[in-house]
Amino acid sequence: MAENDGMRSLRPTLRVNGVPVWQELLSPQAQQEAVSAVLEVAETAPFVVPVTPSGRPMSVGMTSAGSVGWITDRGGYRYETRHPSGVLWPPIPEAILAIWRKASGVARPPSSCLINLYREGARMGLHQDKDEGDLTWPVVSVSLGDAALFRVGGTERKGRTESLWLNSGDVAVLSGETRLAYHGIDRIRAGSSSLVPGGGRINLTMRVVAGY
Ligand code: MD3
Ligand code: FE
Repeated sequence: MAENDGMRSLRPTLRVNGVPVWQELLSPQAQQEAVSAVLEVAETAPFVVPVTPSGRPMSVGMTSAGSVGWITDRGGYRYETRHPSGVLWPPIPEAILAIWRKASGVARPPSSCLINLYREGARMGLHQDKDEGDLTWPVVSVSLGDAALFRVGGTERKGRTESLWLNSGDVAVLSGETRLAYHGIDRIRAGSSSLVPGGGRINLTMRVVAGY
């Protein structure tokens, strides 16, 4: 096959409010490799518990790889070229870039891979991803470890939402209409997977950020 058509030739196993999900797209071995790659990133750029602009700690641990990483603190939500410690974000590991190529079909690499760590009880409230400057590129999301109850609405906060349990190895692609959908994680099914050392769930979100 000369061209990468992403997964346009592979049907999503389901859609949740229009968001296509390829369930268990990653083999158990590919999942292991992705987790190992994340743990290497975290040696250089450790997970931090960010605070919202209002000063409230999030329940999710975060780090990033790539040219830029998404952060939040008292100064607001934004992309930065360095971890809060001052070190540059590590490059996105090849095993993770391979998932981007397969899922997005986009030739250029992502600017950023946000890595979210959900231990028991962690959640993420309903929000839009809109700090990227250019919203025409797809976003690729990869679930690893414990199952998570994912909620997706429309482009207005008040819209009707649909929920789906995301399992380890599931991949979702957000593009077009769904790129600005409200979404969040209501809860984690702790202990449902033994993939993540210490337990829990890791989510990778790869994005193109304007200028990077
Ligand atoms: C729908 N992460 O990091 S991934 C995030 O599981 C984030 O950690 C969640 O929301 C998580 O911003 C959900 C699925 C996802 C990711 C990005 C999206 C859904 C999206 C962007 C637009 C619409
Ligand atoms: Fe998001």
